[in-house]
Amino acid sequence: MDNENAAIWFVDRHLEEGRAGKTAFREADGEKRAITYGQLAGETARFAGALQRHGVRREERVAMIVRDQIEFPVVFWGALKAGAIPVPLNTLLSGQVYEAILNDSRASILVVSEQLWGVVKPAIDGNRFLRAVLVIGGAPEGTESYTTFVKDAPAIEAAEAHSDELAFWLYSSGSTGTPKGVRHVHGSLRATAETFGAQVLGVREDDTVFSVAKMFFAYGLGNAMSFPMAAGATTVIYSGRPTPESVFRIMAVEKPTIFCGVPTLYAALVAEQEKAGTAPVHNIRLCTSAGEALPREIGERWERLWRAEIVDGVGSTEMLHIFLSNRPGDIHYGTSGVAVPGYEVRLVDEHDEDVAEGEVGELLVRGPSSAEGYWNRRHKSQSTFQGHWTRTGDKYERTAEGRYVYCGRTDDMFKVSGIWVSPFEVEQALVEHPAVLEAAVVARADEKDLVKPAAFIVLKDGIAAPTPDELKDFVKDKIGMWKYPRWVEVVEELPKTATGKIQRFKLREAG
Ligand code: 3SK
Repeated sequence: MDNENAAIWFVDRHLEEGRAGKTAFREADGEKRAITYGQLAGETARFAGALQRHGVRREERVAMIVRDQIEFPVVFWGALKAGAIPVPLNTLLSGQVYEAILNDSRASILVVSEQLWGVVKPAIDGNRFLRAVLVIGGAPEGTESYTTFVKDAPAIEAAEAHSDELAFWLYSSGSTGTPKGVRHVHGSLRATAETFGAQVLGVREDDTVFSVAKMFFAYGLGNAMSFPMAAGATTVIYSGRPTPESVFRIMAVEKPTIFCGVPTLYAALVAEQEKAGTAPVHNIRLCTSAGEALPREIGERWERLWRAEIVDGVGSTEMLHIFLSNRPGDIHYGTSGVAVPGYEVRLVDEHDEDVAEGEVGELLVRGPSSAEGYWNRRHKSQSTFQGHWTRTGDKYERTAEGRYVYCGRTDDMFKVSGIWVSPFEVEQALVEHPAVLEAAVVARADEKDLVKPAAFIVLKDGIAAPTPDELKDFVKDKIGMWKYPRWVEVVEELPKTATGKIQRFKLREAG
């Protein structure tokens, strides 16, 4: 059997194809370090050797609380080469959640960026499974320096692996709940790179990719790591918080050709650029958006200013990346487009019967990158992964042209006077108002206990605030009498997950 360990195709293949000297990753901040494909092959082989020397066996978990920095791909692919299971974790979690995840995964090695040590330290105090804690950039008491751990380690060949064999886990909390370990196989990385990465985005060797979604998030893992590496391209990595200021700077200085963002950030970038009244400085040929549906208005305003399309799509941690998407040259803002080549989707009602065109149903997907299941969540695995089909928990409608229009999460949809209301439709109408930067809509019961939409909005700086009545009329005119928000509350910011999803359940609780 050929060795199907994904690290061979993503990392070592580039040596045979003459890219040893090509930059694979370069940092846009800090020391601005870079690593070539040749160095990456060597360093991943040495990290794998260091794990083996330490006695780490196949399938043991290597937890990563690592910022977007050069060591991220080294540890991820190095662990894969060792036959171990890298488990990249969200770098913005609390100590309590880290404690729970480290115990749940029973990781035996933890790699941490020095800057995150303060939060992580209390989380490992009583841990019974960790045999080594490696800190990148330092060695606080009770830990080992990552550099010392790797020093003089033998470079080893990638462990033999089947493409169907478990490769890595990602922890997903969705928009609510405690994080679940989603287990992915070696073959899924290549499947997403060859479908969405190559056939939809068309990532090329001469591209430079910049993703504001961090690599611990499935969307960022593909954008910033597996897709550019599949093509032999270069990724610009940034460990800081993406703000309009940092993103504009990186676009001007690093000149990425592909930009991967999320709707909140696109909205903020458009508002800043419109305020400046100048043309943006950039080299971008293509953009992507996911994490939440992109409001039509934001996509259109972005394209007018940047003259580059945003390819909006929907994916999930369970499917590893995007499976429903617009296509470059065929963008319909306000829709999630059509199934990505290699994937099939269905919309079903509560009896699992296909719904008709124009009706709302739950989105199911099947394709080559679905996860093996959740770790230690048998019941949830059985209800999510049903044979070849994976339930997404998203409600969609299919238009006459066969495009899919997002309506909301299954839990977020509600009926007003017996008619379904999609919070996303009301939110899209609200952000078309020139003073509204962002909006979130939830159901709330009125004094007669009848359910009606309630809106939370973030206003743009420097524009006169509209009255609630003005906004209600604005929505009535756009989408219909019964859908307008009966309550409008102005807030400083909307509650979101680290990956940019609005946590509507928090707004419901606040109401
Ligand atoms: O939220 C999404 O749309 C998404 C896209 C790609 C990978 C993962 C996720 C959750």
